[in-house]
Amino acid sequence: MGLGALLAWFLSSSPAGPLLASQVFIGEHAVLPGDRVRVPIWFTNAPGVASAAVTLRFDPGLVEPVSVSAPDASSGFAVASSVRDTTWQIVAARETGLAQSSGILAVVTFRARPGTVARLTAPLTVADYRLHGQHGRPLPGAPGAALAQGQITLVDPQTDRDANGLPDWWEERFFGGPSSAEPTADPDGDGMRNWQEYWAGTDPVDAASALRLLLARVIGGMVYLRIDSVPGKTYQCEQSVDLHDWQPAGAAVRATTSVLQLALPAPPDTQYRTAGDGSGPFPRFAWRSEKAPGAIRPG
Ligand SMILES: [Ca+2]
Ligand SMILES: [Ca+2]
Repeated sequence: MGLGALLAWFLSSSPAGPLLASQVFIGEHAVLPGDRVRVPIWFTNAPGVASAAVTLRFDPGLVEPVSVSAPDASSGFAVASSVRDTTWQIVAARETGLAQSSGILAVVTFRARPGTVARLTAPLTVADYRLHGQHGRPLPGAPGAALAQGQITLVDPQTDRDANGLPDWWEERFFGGPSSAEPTADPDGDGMRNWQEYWAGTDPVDAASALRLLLARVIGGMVYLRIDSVPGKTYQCEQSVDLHDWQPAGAAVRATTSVLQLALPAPPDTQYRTAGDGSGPFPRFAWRSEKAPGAIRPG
């Protein structure tokens, strides 16, 4: 049965037909006005589920539907959907029944209307859902349903509901929820903690994205630095003769490309480091100089 036909069948079938099973729920999310947010639709206690239909109600004045997708390629679900006014009808189907008892049926992406006032909340209501086994078979012995609702809060760039130094929008963008990131963790293992990645503007779940010294050379009394940078971020190089007291070296520079090149006078025995965006407390990245002339390397 094609997805279009499956959607039509679900929508036309009697509520008394297939048994309601398990729970479908949506979490709490946060987004900046104008930005997109991915919202997973979760289900629990659903072994044997091979297809599902969910009717999601949203506030079109605050958020607009963008797309729906399977959670990932390994889920085996194909998804289709249809938007009408304030409802988004979503069907997810796979060839065989699930073995695990919970998971993500589909991921819907909304965009928060640009220009909307932050701190408004757009409720996401599961108005109806049905789960089926393989070939549309009702699930035997399925428990009664309990609908849990979700929401998308429109936030401003500073909103930080758990006061951990990482704003809601940043935790949502990289970790899927407004309170989902641990500031001192380094999930991508690139040596930068989450709070450092936030201030540096780098991606905390991509080891290739980090503030790094690519090259440092001392030639003729000058030190030449190449630094992995994020366009739009401002960088300040600092220098020290004892790795304790640091002074700015040269002017702060706003990066326009992904590699920043700096040339600074090189006093003898000076250590160098770069600091992240000047809009807040700096992450400190220090590099010790080799005493051998002509080279500085990451410490
Ligand atoms: Ca936070
Ligand atoms: Ca990273």
